[in-house]
Amino acid sequence: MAGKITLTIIKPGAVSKGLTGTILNRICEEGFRIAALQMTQLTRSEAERFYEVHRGKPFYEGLVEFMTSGPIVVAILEKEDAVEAYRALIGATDPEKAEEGTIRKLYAQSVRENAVHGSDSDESADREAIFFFSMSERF
Ligand code: 3AN
Repeated sequence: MAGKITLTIIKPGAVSKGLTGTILNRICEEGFRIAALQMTQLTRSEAERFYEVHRGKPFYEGLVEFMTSGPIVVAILEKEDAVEAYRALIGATDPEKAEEGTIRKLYAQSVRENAVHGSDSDESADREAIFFFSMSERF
């Protein structure tokens, strides 16, 4: 059975443009429940660890630089089939390829500065949720 949680990050570009409320509102309108919420800024070593699977790829350094460039808003979202449902809501990694009306189509600048993160599997969602939140911070 598919899992009930996914993890999202509203990335520095979207936070600095004042899009946090707009994006969280859209997430809630689409039927996700916010089970944990935090504003923080990643250190370099945290960002490197979060994106460990991409280490060595051509975009890795730029991604780490961007993700540490300012505050982010992180949330655990709950819904049936949360990972798949949320990836449908955010759209493709490259905003130019994202469907009309998706969060990335509406708010992303580029493939790197693509407004939001969404977990890519139930295993990633569990790992990423633990990365940011203790059990006492999850509701
Ligand atoms: P997604 O976030 O859609 O699961 P991943 O996991 O392939 O995409 O990539 C993680 C992050 O790395 C993306 N959200 C994006 O910011 C960045 N990224 C991925 N591919 C590229 C690329 N070709 N050029 C620049 N940045 C990229």
